[in-house]
Amino acid sequence: MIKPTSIRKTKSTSSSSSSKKTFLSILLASSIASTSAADLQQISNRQNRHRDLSSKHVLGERDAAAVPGGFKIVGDSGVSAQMMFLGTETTVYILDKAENNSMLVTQADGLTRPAWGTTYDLGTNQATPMAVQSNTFCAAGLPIANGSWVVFGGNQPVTYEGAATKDVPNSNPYLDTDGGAAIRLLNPCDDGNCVWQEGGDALTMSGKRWYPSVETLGDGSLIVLGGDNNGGYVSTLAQNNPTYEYWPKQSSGAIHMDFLNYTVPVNLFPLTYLLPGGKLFMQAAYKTILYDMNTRTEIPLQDMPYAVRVYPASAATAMLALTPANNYTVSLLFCGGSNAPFEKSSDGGANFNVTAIPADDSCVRISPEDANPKYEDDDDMLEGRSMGNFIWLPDGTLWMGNGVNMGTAGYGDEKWSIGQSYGQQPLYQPAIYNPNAPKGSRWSRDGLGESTQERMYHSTAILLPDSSILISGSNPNKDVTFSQWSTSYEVEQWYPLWYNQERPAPTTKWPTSLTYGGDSWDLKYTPKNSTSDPSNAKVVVIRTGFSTHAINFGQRYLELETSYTKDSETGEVTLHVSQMPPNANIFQPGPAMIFLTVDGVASQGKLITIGSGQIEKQPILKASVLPASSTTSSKVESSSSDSKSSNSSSSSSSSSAQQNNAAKSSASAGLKLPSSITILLGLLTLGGSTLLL
Ligand SMILES: [Cu+2]
Repeated sequence: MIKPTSIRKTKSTSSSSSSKKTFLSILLASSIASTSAADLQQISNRQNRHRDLSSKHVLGERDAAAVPGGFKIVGDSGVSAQMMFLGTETTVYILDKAENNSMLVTQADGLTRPAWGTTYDLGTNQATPMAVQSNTFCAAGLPIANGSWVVFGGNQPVTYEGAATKDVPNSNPYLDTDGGAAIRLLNPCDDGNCVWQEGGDALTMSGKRWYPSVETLGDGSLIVLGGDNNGGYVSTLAQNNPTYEYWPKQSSGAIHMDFLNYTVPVNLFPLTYLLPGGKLFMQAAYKTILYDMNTRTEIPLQDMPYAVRVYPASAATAMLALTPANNYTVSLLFCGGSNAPFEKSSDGGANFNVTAIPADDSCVRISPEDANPKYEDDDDMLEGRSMGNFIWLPDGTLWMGNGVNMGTAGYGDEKWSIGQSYGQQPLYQPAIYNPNAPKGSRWSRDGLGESTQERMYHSTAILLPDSSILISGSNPNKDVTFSQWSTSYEVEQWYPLWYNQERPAPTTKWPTSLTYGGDSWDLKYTPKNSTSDPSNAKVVVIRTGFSTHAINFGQRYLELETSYTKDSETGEVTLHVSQMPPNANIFQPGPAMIFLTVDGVASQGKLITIGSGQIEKQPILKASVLPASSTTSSKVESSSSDSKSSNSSSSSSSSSAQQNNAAKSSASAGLKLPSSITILLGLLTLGGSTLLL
């Protein structure tokens, strides 16, 4: 529950950094000594301007039809969306830093102060404030196996303009508490009755983590890595937290990781992915490693070419689709970022003219579990981009949006800042990356519109169940401002090109959960187009992730193995769909959306549970063998071949079924599960924090 607090009780709990002035406090302590009447008037004016802005939200535009490929402003986020995730099919949760948002929240103790959390209803496009007590400034989050979302880290308590309260006596207008070591837990709901839980030992980390990374493990628990004390533009050895820890908490506590030391100063939000074999892939500065959590050892891989991809260069990053065709092999994609001279930077600022540096336009791929993993050049983007955000669409393409063409993430009061922003030349037009297109033709923006909104530092994007993308945030500023570049509250949707086409509609119910291996299940639909080839139908599972700082933590896209039986008389297609591949590291336990795509057009997504719904070593079942694809006629007794099918193994009757089964069996055997996975899963224990789950 939210702990009651008051202005008198709330004070900085920071002990380790009393002698260190932070980036923001150095900048601001001189200008903000106390909250004067003039200050209050200024704040009141700002809040009124925000309300004016809110009221300008063009209700007519909200009612306009969705234009495929285009953007539409649909609502007001209430607090600026620095962090955003889909909690249920109709509810999005938004978190901001503690700042002077005009939306207010009344705490359990009756005190009212600016909100920095909302619940956003996708049906009404209304934001409702939620009480969050600790400062969520630059936190990271993910769901655990049972669908609860957990948000880690943040910053010290601040007052106006981001100044640390410890540097501004008798001032804590936001009533925020220290978020550095804070953990917040939410069980998403649609009735508005769920609350963020905070505080207590189980919901406090071993130390402060501003800008940590988080990744789900194969048992549905979480690992939290890196971050620093109170931060600044980049990390420093003095502020750095070169450790990781597990949640729910384990007796091992904070574990040192050398990688998080030698990648200073550019190792905040270290890019981290769990691999099918059980190791972590990690990338920060120009360094890349595999990390073995069992032996706590690092295996160095090739250095990252061309640019820094991690914050504040902030490349767009994605795990490519995990499919039967690629045998669920992980490949990672990095696009953009910056090759700025970050070695000159400190927690005090960039120390070079950051806004004059063009963002990088290169893309590279790596398959970290290859025998000899190497970064390979991919198609360059259509322009340089820092803070681009990759979002998986159910059709198997990646949307790239948000970000800037010059500079990086971050802000400060320097002569090269634009307003306060370290980025400039916002990019208003997205692009689509098709990972399966031939090299040289993967990027396109045919038919894509432009947004009217800047989506710069502290903007976000997530996929919604209707396959549109929800986009919000942008606030490269210490506190709410309506000067360039303005704090943004506009919530937009972007619509895929096929958004208004008739969607596939399964006539059978979706499963509510999927197991790792196990019996296949059937999904029936009748394509509108009678020439539709059922071998092009796909069932895909997407974890949309926790969006912040151009990263969607946890985002993965997996295509389930399918075969079909088509009734040539009625046109009805029965898809035989396998469960998840029998390895929980490929797509970790927890909530995810499932879609049927037919001829590249997706059904409405359904939020389901992957795995057992519990944090535990996941039951791994034998993968079932799917029936051979075939076309039958409900009028005729025996099955006949499907002359239209492009799948040769499905084009005749029982003998080809055997062939097909043999092929499926060898595909399953080809998953090559290393024995270390079993050992790893066996070693994961959960340190007695189940009281919260
Ligand atoms: Cu940030």
